Amino acid sequence: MNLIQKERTFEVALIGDVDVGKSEFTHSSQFKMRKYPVEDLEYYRFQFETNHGPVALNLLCYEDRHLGWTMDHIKTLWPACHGAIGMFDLSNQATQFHLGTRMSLFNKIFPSVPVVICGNKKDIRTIKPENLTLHQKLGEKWGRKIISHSISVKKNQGLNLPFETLIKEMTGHSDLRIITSPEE
Ligand SMILES: Nc1nc2c(ncn2[C@@H]2O[C@H](COP(=O)(O)OP(=O)(O)OP(=O)(O)O)[C@@H](O)[C@H]2O)c(=O)[nH]1
Ligand SMILES: [Mg+2]
Repeated sequence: MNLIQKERTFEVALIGDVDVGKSEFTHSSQFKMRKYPVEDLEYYRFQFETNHGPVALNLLCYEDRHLGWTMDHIKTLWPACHGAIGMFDLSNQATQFHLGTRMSLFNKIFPSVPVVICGNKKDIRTIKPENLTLHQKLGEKWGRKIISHSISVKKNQGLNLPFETLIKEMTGHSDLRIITSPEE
């Protein structure tokens, strides 16, 4: 009997305004990560052990500054995409609004792809909890439940939550847990 489970790989987009914390999120993660040089883009491979076997994410971090944001770019960057993490800044309401626009575009191209919303900079949050409504609005528009997490990259809080939620949705295992121990 072969006890080695084959690693499943998913292509994932990390989407969000300039300065919301995308790069620091990927670098502060406690998970096993390799960065690959791709011109003008940040491209990472994350590996996780889960209670349903090993999972890898090829994560493409979209850099607004270099490219702008059009439908053509989305299609070129992510010809196949299995999931997306949409990130905004909990101390900057405009970033939540802009993320809504981006995720709507994304959803037109990848209508059934799992999406998790992630508010970063919980440590300096200024947006009131009642105004953290993006996930609800998108969920109503798309007719499915969208989960949102508040995290702080700076304080190392909740960094596994967006990954765990997304992997649950991409694999269909609602009881999935990441069990990777912090990288040695
Ligand atoms: N207070 C606080 N600051 C944070 C947090 N996460 C990131 N930052 C700061 O936010 C700024 C932007 O972080 P980046 O990771 O460069 O943001 P980015 O989304 O990659 O930005 P671009 O690459 O320019 O699109 C940096 O000065 C970070 O130190 C957080 O959780 N709390
Ligand atoms: Mg960056």
